Amino acid sequence: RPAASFEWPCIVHMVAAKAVYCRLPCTLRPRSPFPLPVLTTMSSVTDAIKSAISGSTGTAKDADLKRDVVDVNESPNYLTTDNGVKVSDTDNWLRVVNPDGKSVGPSLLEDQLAREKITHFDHERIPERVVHARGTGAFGYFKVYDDRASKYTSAPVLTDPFRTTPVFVRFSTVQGSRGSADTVRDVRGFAVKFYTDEGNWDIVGNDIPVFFIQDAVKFPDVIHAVKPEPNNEVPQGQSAHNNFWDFAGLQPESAHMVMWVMSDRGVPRSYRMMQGFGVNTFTLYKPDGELYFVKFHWIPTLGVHSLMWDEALKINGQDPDFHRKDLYEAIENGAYPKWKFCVQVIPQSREHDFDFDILDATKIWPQELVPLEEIGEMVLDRAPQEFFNEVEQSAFCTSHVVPGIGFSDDPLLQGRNFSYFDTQISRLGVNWEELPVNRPVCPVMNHQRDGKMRHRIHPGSTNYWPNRKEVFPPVPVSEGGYWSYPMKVEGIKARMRGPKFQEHFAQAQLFFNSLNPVEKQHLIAAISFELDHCDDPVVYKQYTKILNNVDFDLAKQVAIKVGGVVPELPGRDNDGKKSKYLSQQYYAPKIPTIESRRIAILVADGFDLGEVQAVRALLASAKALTFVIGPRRGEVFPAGVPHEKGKGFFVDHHYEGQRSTLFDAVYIPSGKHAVELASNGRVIHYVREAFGHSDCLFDAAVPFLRDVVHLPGVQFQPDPNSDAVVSSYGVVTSGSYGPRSAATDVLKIGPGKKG
Ligand code: HDD
Repeated sequence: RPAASFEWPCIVHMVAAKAVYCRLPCTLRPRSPFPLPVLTTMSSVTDAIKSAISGSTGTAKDADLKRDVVDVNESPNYLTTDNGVKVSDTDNWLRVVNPDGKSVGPSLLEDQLAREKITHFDHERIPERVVHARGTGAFGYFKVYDDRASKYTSAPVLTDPFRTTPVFVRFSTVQGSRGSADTVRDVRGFAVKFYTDEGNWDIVGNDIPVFFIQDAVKFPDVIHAVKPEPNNEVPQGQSAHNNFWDFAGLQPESAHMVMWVMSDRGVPRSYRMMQGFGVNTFTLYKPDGELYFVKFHWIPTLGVHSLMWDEALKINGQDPDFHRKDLYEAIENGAYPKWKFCVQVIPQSREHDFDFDILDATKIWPQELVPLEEIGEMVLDRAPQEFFNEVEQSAFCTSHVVPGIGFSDDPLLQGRNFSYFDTQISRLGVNWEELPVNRPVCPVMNHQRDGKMRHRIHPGSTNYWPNRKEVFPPVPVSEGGYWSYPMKVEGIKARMRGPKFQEHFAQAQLFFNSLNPVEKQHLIAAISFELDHCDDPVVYKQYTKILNNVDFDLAKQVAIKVGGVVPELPGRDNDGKKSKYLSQQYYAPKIPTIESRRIAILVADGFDLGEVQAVRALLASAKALTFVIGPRRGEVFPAGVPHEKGKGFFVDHHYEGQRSTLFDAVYIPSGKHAVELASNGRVIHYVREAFGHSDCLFDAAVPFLRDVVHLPGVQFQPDPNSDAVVSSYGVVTSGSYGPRSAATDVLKIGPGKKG
């Protein structure tokens, strides 16, 4: 289409609106005319993105890992046994061949080559993590902006702006086993290992700032309850079953976290679009300074976004590795995931100033009371090279801190500090910290010895302290030795929780009140889905009673849906308090971005190639990823091109292969192909489904939506606050919907719209 007659929509706003209802002035609308590179393949789009983003730098950990990487270019290229003997045949077991030469006899146990191969295979599996078994990870680096945190801590990783600290991050789900799907409704793990010069520091966090229980001794109970039921091992990858809701109904301290998991936070669009929280209360300190309680936060620069529940369910089947692939796809394309690192800090002198206990992991520290302080950022720029070695064998410990960082009496944290080291011993063995991904980049010197799979070799006769040769003496605090802040402790032994630990609903209500109307609808739908999967009336009736302590209307709506106890009076007054920091809408980036978003371009024979090339270039300039989808993977013929082999355009996928759920937006170029598209049931479903999932639909997808998909009863009206047009279903167009339909774009924020 000639550029002059085509007014480019603000595609950045439109696609970003999948998760952000944006009313900002459109600063990113490309000005016409602008030069458009001609891009014909996905790889040229990718190259364009790569060149737009600066490359990554190798860290000290990258260098450390190199010594274990088998470089196929440098090693001799032949097959050997584990004991290094060259192998001449790896396809045939040594066996007795019958003298007739026609048939073979028994296989010989003597064949040590075959036995080694089979035996190693037999022992390839190790125990999966008892929770967070399903996950993936990436390497990168962390930097602080300046030394502003030095008023709290002496830890150089948090105070030295000239340092680049290598990191490894593992994201995970909690409930499912190692092979379960990525997009289930669940909490997501967000575990960060900092390889600092003072030793490894692990923040083993989640994408939700609170936890189900207050005391670590309840961890086996909550996990047994949420995991598959013991009699039949059902269900996999979800909490929608009797046992979880039975436990939650009888353990009301879980109410706050249940609200978070049932909100859109439970179905993130991407690991790259999640907040991370250390959850527990740690401490910061320095010599001669006060003690500070601290909570750690990660905020993604891309904003916090979720999938629609229906999308998540479908992706579980269509692409169970969706989040795993999404992380690697972004890194491969140079769209390195990035988070701001923030702390919330309370001086020890103010510990008791709040109406909640600051050591209770079922409570947040509202940002209105304790503001976030931004101190640095983390970038992930390298995918692992071998999954088992670098991700499966990675292991974290909350007890791994470095000088200047310490623990609090948070009873959940105290138990965690015991549990992680312990579980690594059963999963990986006592020498798990020698494994490449786990070992520090600084020297490790001590008198620990032996144990299974010991790698390090310590020459010399002394493996104890004190020793006459002064080998590995303890390091004085003044020279960097770890020290604990001297806290006064006194009391009597008792199995009990503090008085403020008894209140369970105030912050659950604060969270619910703080959601926008669409987020509330999603939460109600999610709890209703889960309770509908419980077939024991005792369970779903009890939980609707719990909900009445959070909000009367919430309890009523869920109870009516699931056949629970419909309350007549509120279980507790709703004080109407809200916090703007709890809706994920708050974290929308100031400048909307579609960096790394996936956009499907639907075509059939007769499409307008010039337009496709132009729009791909435009989207590539905004660092989005485009995928052309046609009736078959192979050549599709643009308008005016003879249908001859070699003359067509190679599309990336076919309609059945990559469904609309795998994309953030759908674009249909103009051209005669519209007739073919309109007669294809899969394409009609594609556009309707994208509409239903609040995906952005633009250009010819708009008239397609109106004239082919048929959405009875949907009305369109100009939005008084922007240049958009809003539908009665929540659709927004950022151009002029109507007569100039081919150049019109639709941005949809239907009831499924995420904040
Ligand atoms: Fe945990 C794994 C996060 C409470 C015991 N946990 C694990 C992982 C994450 C968390 C992200 C996966 C680490 C990885 O990727 O390898 N866990 C949390 C958070 C909690 C929490 C944010 C609450 C603040 N956990 C918690 C308690 C206990 C455990 C109270 C036991 C008392 N967690 C474990 C574990 C796991 C684990 C059993 C399984 C695999 C592992 O440790 O390495 O030890």
